[in-house]
Amino acid sequence: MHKLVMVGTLSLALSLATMMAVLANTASSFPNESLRQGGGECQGANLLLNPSFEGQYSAYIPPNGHPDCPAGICNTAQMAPNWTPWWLSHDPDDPPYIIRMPEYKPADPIFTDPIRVRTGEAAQQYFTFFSNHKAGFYQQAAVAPGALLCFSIWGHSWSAQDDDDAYSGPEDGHLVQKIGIDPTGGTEWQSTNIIWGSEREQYDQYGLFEIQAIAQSPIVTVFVYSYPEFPVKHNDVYWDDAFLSVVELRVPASLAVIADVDLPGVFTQPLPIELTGFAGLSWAASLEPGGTLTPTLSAWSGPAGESPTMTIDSTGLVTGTYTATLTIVSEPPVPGSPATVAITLRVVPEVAYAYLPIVTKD
Ligand SMILES: [Ca+2]
Ligand SMILES: [Ca+2]
Repeated sequence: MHKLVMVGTLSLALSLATMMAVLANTASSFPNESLRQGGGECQGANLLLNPSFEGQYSAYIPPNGHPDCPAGICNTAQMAPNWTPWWLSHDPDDPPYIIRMPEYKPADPIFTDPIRVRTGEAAQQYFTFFSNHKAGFYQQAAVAPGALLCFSIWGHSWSAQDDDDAYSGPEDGHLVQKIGIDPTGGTEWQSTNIIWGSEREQYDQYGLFEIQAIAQSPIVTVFVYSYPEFPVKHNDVYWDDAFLSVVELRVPASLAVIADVDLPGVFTQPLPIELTGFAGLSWAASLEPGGTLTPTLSAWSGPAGESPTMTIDSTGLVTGTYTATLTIVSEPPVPGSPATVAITLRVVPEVAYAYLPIVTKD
């Protein structure tokens, strides 16, 4: 029996290792139906509107009406601008405390024990009272189809049967939270297109939820979800600081320098390395062998957001064209990595400085 367990554990370890290796080596062919988790908070340009759930909250008005909102206005669903609620409606065949429409409202920063607003003046809160729910909200965003996307948001809950404090437990509702991306841009929370991250209890303290998925259309939709199993007195959920970014490495295809053979010198030029996606990404550069030029970089590796300066010295070089190739990789590998930059130095008899562009003459 013990042996069997060991074999099972080993095979799981091996398949995990294999999966990690595949993910590490084929980032650009990352399959649509797969999902990566475990990166840090998304970074780069945020594709979401009102990511911090600030501004004037207002009642949700369902475009086609809603049975839970008889007058056509959901007055108990006070939403942050740009965010749309979803919830599973109560089934009249169920007891009244099973699956209710939550009440949505802005969390108030006056509550600091524990903290309910992570940044700014508000966070999106919703809750059910002595009942449970399956609910959340979503936002659509325009993206480039095929882009690898990072979606992250901070969330936590207060799930408790008591009023002794504003902390979860000792009897909690087994409240779980998770987030998802519909890479096809749909707005139906039950769609099988949605790629959901793993769910977890995240009580009393903001924790980061983060997933990655590949866009399959020019619009994608990000979702949050929560479900308390038990209808305890307080099942309150809080979300703040959402981020949707593109995971990629981008560098210029080429950099060129022109030098006058009679005016040798050292030329420096920035090498912009655009590396976005999630926290903790870094890059490393190397010079391909076989070039006729040896550029140097102010740094050969660094974190995302920091780019090196390239230096070329034309001292001692006769008239001609000199080339080198830099290879830039990201760690971990992301779409666009490895990338190459073609470096060219042209040493010419005379550099004619026109206004622009720089032209050379023989
Ligand atoms: Ca906020
Ligand atoms: Ca408590």
